[in-house]
Amino acid sequence: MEDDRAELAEAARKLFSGPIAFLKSAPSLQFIPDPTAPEIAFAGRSNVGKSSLLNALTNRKSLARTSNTPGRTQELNFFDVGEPLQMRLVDMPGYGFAEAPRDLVKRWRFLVNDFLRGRAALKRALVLIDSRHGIKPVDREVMDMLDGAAVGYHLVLTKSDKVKRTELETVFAATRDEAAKRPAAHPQLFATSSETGAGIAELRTAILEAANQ
Ligand SMILES: Nc1nc2c(ncn2[C@@H]2O[C@H](COP(=O)(O)OP(=O)(O)OP(=O)(O)O)[C@@H](O)[C@H]2O)c(=O)[nH]1
Ligand SMILES: [Mg+2]
Repeated sequence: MEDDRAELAEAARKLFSGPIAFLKSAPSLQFIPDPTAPEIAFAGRSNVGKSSLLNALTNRKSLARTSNTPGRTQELNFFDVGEPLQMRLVDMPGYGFAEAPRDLVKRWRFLVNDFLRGRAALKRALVLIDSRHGIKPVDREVMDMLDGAAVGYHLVLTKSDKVKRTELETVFAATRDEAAKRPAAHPQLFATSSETGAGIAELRTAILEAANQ
C-alpha cells in the first residue's frame, strides 16, 4: 500500500515534469476539444489562484496566464499533459467576480457550469478556496451544482503562504468539516501555495490518481 503511494507519487512527479502543452482556448462549448483524454478542471472565484496553481503543478512560470486583476482567464483553456497524452488540465474563468460587466459574468458562469455538468471525460474538478477567506456562499453554489450532478471534486486551499499557521489550521479544519458533509466532495483536502510549492506534490499525485480512475 505504502509502496503503491510512493510509486504513484513518483509517476506524478515524472508526468508533471515532462511534456505539457497548451492545446486550445474555448470561448464556448462549441469549441471544446473531443474528449480523448481524462480531464481535470480548475474552478473557483476570480483571483483565487487557479492559473497560478496550474503553473505550479506543471513547474512552468507562464503556461497559464495569471494576473492581479480578477477576470484574467476568460475562456476554457485546455492543456495536454504527457506524450503520449495522459490527461488534460482545464483552466477556467472565475466565478463570483462582481466588478466585471454582469452579462460577461453570467456568460462565464453558464460556460463553467455547463462544462462541469456535462463532460463525460471530466474525472474530477478542483474547487479552489482562498486560505484567507474560506468557503464563501458562491463556492457553496458551485459545490451544490457538482453534488447535484454527481461530479467528484476536491477542495483545494490556495495562497497558504498568506496566512499564519494557526489561521491555516483553523480554515483547514472548517473546510474539511464542510467537505465531509458533501456527497461528491473527496474527503482529502489540500493546502497549497503556488508561491512556496507547499502541497503541490501531494496534489499532483491526487490528480494522477483521479485521471487514472
Ligand atoms: N502569495 C501568493 N499569491 C498567489 C498565489 N496564487 C496566486 N497568487 C496571486 O494571486 C493573483 C491571482 O492569481 P491567478 O492565478 O491569476 O488567479 P485566477 O484564479 O486564475 O484568476 P482569474 O483567471 O481572474 O479567475 C496573482 O497576482 C497571483 O500572483 C499563492 O499561492 N501565493
Ligand atoms: Mg486564471
